[in-house]
Amino acid sequence: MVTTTLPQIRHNWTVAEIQTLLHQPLMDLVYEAQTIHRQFQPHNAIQLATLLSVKTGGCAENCAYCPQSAHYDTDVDAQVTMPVDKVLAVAQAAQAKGASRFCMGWAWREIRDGAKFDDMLTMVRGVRDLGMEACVTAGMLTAAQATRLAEAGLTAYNHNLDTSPEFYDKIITTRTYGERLQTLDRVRQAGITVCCGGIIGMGESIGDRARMLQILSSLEPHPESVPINALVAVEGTPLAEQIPIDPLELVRMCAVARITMPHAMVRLSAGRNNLNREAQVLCFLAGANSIFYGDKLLTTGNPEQDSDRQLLADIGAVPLTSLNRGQFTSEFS
Ligand code: SAM
Ligand code: DTB
Ligand code: SF4
Repeated sequence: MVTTTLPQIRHNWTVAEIQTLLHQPLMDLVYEAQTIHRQFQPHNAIQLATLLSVKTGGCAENCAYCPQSAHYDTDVDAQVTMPVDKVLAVAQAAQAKGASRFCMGWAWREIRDGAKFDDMLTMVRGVRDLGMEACVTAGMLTAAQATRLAEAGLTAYNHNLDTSPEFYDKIITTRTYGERLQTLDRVRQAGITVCCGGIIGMGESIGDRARMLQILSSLEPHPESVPINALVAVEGTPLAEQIPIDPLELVRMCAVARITMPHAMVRLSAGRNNLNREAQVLCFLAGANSIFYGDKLLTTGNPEQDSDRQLLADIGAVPLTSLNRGQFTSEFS
């Protein structure tokens, strides 16, 4: 066993420090991130998480990136909520294909008590009974709802900050950054792990990205899961004409998320259809250790499962699960 002093987990990163990291020479940055990765995370292991949109479209919020917002005319129409048995059948099929986490989305501004919430709880129990991690993303919630989700066995609640508080009102005006943080706090208080990240490529500055990472890394404890999305520009949304980001910017975001939040799962999320294999591997080298696995995200496309499994095989990586996590411990533990 190698004994070494692990870097301290910090909650006091400054925007200036994070900005400096984001601007570092890329190879220095990736080297530093991979060094931290090997100290805190199993390496050569990538978690496969499958997403399902349980309630699609017709959302009351006006998030400028989102094809599911009722404020914009996109190809996504409001659909009825999927029934429990169908959702659990999709979860089972995802597990059979190698996914260990199942993430369910509802295009809601907030959760309301009633039959649909009761169904959500049944879905969570069903996914957990399969032995998978269960994640839900469904907008704002109350403390009582968070407690009921925790009691149902929910592993994680996804609620993204998306960007900096300063840029936020260019993207969403129907809810505040403070409300977002309040929901995250309720999730944390209920004992559910926090999945919280953001999107790049919406016209934000590098300073906005640094500020978002500063806020995420100031949370105590850090979010256990940090999705890094590249905007999927969808026709009909206000961001439809955004120029796609340079994939190397995604590499930088993954690296700085890894350096500032060493214990977190850093998830290379939306936008992989615009990345070649090499760019994805650079993101893994920079500390990303999870992908969404399935040919659809919520409403937009994602790489085919076969090509993702082939990618993992070609780089000698294994699908990471909570069961095998211990077998691929960090170099220093
Ligand atoms: N309504 C819930 C909410 O907003 O919290 C849950 C669903 S919402 C679709 C989940 C996340 O997906 C958003 O917070 C956003 O970060 C991400 N997302 C949505 N549309 C996207 C897009 N076009 N490109 C990249 N990420 C997107
Ligand atoms: C997250 O950060 N990204 C996922 C998941 N959490 C719910 C969603 C991405 C959605 C991309 C656009 C779509 O497919 O509708
Ligand atoms: Fe609604 Fe979530 Fe889409 Fe915003 S991101 S419009 S809250 S589904």
